[in-house]
Amino acid sequence: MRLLHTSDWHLGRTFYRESLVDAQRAFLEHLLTVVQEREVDAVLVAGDIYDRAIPSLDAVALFDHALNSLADLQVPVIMISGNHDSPQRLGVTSRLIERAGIHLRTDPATCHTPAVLHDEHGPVAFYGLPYLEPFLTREEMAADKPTHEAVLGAAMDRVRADLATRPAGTRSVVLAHAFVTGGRTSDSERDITAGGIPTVPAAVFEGIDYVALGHLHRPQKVTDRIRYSGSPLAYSFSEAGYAKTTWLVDLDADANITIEAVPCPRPRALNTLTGHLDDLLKDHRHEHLRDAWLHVILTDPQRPINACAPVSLAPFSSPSPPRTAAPHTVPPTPNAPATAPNSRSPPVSSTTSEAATPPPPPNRTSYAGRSRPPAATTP
Ligand SMILES: [Mn+2]
Repeated sequence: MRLLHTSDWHLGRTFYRESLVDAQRAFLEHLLTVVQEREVDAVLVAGDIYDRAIPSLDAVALFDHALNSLADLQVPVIMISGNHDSPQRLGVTSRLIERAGIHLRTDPATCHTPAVLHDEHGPVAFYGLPYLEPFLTREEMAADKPTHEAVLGAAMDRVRADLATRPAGTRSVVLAHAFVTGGRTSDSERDITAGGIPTVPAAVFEGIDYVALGHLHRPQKVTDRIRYSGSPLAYSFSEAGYAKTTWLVDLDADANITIEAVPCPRPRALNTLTGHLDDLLKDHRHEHLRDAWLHVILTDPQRPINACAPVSLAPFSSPSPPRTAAPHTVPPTPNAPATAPNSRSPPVSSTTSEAATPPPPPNRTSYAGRSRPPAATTP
């Protein structure tokens, strides 16, 4: 059975103030293409479908489009709510869409009720564990403590108890939204420290053939059978240094697995520039970053007033007009990175590596946003 594991769509999220609706739609179209071309048997979405408990209308429309398209392809889908989703709001139509083969699990009470799919080798039981907030779910899960490990451990005990009642040879897949010990974070996950220690040991998933995790936005494996797909798009500059992917997982008759990473479309490059504003604005060596999203760390001795304005308003003394329409103005906001320049003259540094994106020292100013349009070069 061939599975496609994805998570953390965060529909409706913006990249700083830039809309990602088009990029998210492009990802969903890519997903549908992969499902068809690679003959996927089931799609797994491990939580954080939406970015907010009350999603924007654009986000709701995207989700509706995704569900209808997947149902049209008649590919079963197993999905769970994440810590960004409102389980009640997201799950309101779950019983109805179950009839279309979309198994959306948002209620902790359904943890141990699998969606069972069959291939020529027999059944595969898919258990969707919604994000379990320790204080809210402790009682229902009959966990001894309000911790992530306790509530998820209790849910997994129920899963194993159910699995033990299934026919011998039943293969098992669990979807969960959690921070598993050893996982590497980025800057775009929301902290889930509620309940003390935010992490749970991988051992909690003992006995399961494949665990499709969501929450961490970097694609990674905890073990060969326990993996994060990561988010399909970068949601912070800390995610510049690696590709976004989904996992194509082949589960054979004996529950051996073969994994392939499928790269997601990338809407724009991410890059970081450091230097004095005037220098950055004039440096033509950054021409190739014209369409990038830039994190600009300004080292001017004094913080430039409204530093994003000159970038967005095409201030360059150039003889020809910009080649593309100017992007919206991104007013500078404290703690938000900013727009940057394409220009000539020596920048202090330029990098795509997250490791090389240091937090600005106190006397620096940091802004973010999309690269300005073209500064035509003047010889
Ligand atoms: Mn997330």
